[in-house]
Amino acid sequence: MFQKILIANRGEIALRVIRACREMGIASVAVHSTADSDAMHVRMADEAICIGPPPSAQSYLHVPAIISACEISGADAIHPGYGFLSENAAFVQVVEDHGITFIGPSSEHIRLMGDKITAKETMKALGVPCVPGSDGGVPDLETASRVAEEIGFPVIVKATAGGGGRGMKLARSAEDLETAFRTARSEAKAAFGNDEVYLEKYLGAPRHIEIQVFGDGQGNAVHLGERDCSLQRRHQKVFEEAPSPAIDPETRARIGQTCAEAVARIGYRGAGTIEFLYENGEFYFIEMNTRLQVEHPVTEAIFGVDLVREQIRVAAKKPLSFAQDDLLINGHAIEVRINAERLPNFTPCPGTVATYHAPGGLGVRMDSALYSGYRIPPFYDSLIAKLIVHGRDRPEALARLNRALGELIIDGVDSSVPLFRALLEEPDVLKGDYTIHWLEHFLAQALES
Ligand code: MV4
Repeated sequence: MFQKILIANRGEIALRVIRACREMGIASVAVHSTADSDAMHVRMADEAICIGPPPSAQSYLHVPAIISACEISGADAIHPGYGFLSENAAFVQVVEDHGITFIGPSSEHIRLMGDKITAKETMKALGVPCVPGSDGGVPDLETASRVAEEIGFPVIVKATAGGGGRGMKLARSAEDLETAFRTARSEAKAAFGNDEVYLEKYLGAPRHIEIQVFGDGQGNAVHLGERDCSLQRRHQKVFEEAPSPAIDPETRARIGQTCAEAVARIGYRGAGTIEFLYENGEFYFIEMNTRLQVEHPVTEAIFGVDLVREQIRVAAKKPLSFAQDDLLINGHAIEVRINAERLPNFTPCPGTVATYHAPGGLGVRMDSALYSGYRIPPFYDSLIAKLIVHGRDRPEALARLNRALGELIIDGVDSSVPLFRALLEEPDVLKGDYTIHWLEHFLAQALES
């Protein structure tokens, strides 16, 4: 097992990894920018090293600084958290070249899934159901027209280097196709330096369902069911739950097994998430994320497992500590992402948190790096806390969420808490009756009145 792990991240996820390290008897090294000298992850780790000035490009994304911090501290492994360098194949290659273990998949698997066309081709060949569309890239408008006529409008043009909603253009009919194709290509070229695009049938009102998988890198893998992340605004998840109110046990077992077999066959190591659109009882693969996700705690809650501990174990070449048959769902979990932002426009709202008081009690988990008097720096993501509740069933989890939000105090900055209070008044949310468009419609309506 590792002696010392460096965490190449900040905020709540850095704390999450430090906690797992401590329970496993592994020393932790925090890295931080000069804007984060007073951050909680710096205080909580066994050691801390300043790696640069506030901008991420010069600190949390600066590969030589992170490698140097590893060498100086003698860390034998790096946990990347989510975001930052977590899905950067070139970084993983550098880490490995320095004889340091990357806690995550191989650089090859990251690269394979980072390119959305090769990801889809791989999944399709492994028997994972995909959205109908072009087989591979679409080089010109003639090909785009031919494919679109085959699959039928509306179609969506996506950048192979995109993902997470970046670099997509909708064509509702043949008249829209030329503009969609050209803008998708030129935007992809500008944003990613890669203008390759592909085409898919556009699904009108799906849910976003993602399957958590875990591989040991030796050809064994399990799935840990799904999360329903349909409630999003501008591709930012707001409210996530597990299990999905729309998936029954047989459906879960079937898609879960398909996903677990797929990642087992490619020899995948570590945590992964296979994203689907789910419409009219059918799953359509869209992307695979090769990292631990922000919303992993809802899966941890219902399965009673520690996914970060498991990531560390498989990175150290230990076998998975659970078999598929050990993984039984207990109850229901919901996460809300609390951002420092001002409604109604969700304007980022950094500043000093005068008073912070976390909710507690049965079935309540607060993952946050906040403390009273903390100054939220303006340089990074606006996520300041994740509130995760767990109940015996969905109604109990919803009641617990409402109760916990009532106990929470974050004074001094605006936050998205009022939005969650409003969501808990909505019959559709209480019924679990929503698609990926529900939240945008709700917000548009709320602004009218
Ligand atoms: C789609 C789609 C409809 N049809 N693909 C957006 C993020 C990226 N991961 C994929 N996305 C979409 N792909 C087809 N063929 C609709 C979306 C989409 C979406 C997906 C998940 C969650 C929220 C969304 C909001 C708008 C559009």
